[in-house]
Amino acid sequence: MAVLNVLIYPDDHLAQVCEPVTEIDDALRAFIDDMFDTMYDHEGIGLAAPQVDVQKRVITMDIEGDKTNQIVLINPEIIASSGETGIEEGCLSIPGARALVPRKEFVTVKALNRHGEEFTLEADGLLAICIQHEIDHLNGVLFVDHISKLKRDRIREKMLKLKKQIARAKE
Ligand code: GNR
Ligand code: NI
Repeated sequence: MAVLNVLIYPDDHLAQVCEPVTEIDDALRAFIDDMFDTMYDHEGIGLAAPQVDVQKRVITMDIEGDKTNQIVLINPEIIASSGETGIEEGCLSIPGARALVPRKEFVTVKALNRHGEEFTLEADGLLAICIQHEIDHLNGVLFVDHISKLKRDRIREKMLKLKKQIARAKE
């Protein structure tokens, strides 16, 4: 059990394009377990590795939050998508902020699981939105990059203040 530190926007480490995973070994599986611990500790439905400052293409998800449908996506690729949808999204790296983000309604994603086996997943609803949100993270994109500059700048200032508070509390 290890809850990792979650980076808060704005942070250059959240804005990088992550590297594909080349080796799926016990060390990576231990890291994935830590990602799940971190995700549940923060009550998130998904987490991408760059949020814990690891620039690799790894995602954990659990939409229900009851551990019955834990999903791991390694090197995910959206191979088909259709329709239009959008909800008020949140992000563990942008705590307290929400915004309506346009997304595809249906996605088919191809990825490797924690054993390195390829699988495809067809998703709709919240899972489809979460998949797109998490893959964005792997490409250095946050939900605030999909909204107006005015709204983004407001959220940015809020987060800068929050980060200062956190830094002061750590002194
Ligand atoms: O916990 C999360 N909730 C959420 C709600 C609406 C759309 C996307 C998400 S993902 C987010 C966790 C997170 O930041 N993942 O990167
Ligand atoms: Ni996020």
